[in-house]
Amino acid sequence: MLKVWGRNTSINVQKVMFAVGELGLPHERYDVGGPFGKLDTPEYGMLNPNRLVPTIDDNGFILWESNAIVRHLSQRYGRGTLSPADEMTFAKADAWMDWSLTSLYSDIITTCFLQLVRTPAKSRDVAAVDAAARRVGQKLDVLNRQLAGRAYIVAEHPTIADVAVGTLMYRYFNLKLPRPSLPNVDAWYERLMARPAYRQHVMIDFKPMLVDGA
Ligand SMILES: N[C@@H](CCC(=O)N[C@@H](CS)C(=O)NCC(=O)O)C(=O)O
Repeated sequence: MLKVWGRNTSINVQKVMFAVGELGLPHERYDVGGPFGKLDTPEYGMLNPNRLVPTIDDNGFILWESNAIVRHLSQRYGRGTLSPADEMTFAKADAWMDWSLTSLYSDIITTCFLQLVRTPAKSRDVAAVDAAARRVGQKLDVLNRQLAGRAYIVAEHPTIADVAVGTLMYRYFNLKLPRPSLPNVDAWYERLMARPAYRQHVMIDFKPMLVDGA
């Protein structure tokens, strides 16, 4: 059985679990990291020397790095569904996975989420949040154009591209941020929110993560 280490409030664990849910894989998830700790044990260090979550054990095959995990699980268990069967379409989906990290992750998570949720208002860098939100809006315009006439990013069904980019969208749409009007992105986000795996593993209220004074 697939084992997944990582608290369900971690964005990178949510990404892996969204894929696990879409693929319908039997699994056990262990709460480690954040308030649960246990990342500093010798046992966890053997699994993941970075001492971060997520980590998986897929029937004896250990892997860390959430995008690599999503690609591995999808290629092993989701050929033709999450992992496009056609090599070129797979390459396009893979590009959008990288794009989610290089174009969105830092602004949405490292700046907006950490500033608005994990930083007291009195210490907040409001200018940095505004600038990050503006950049994300510009980047999402690229996605908006990609989604014209398509239900999902590279296909008519969700792929690894939607897993990686889509996981970030719950936080983007639920943080108090200025957002441009992007109708195709909005419609795609609605489609994601209708999916049971997205609801169960990504749409996890982050209000309990608010620090005092945030
Ligand atoms: N690039 C890594 C990043 C992993 C990462 O930064 N994980 C964070 C949670 S999102 C973590 O383990 N933080 C320590 C903790 O949760 O205690 C990946 O995508 O898997």
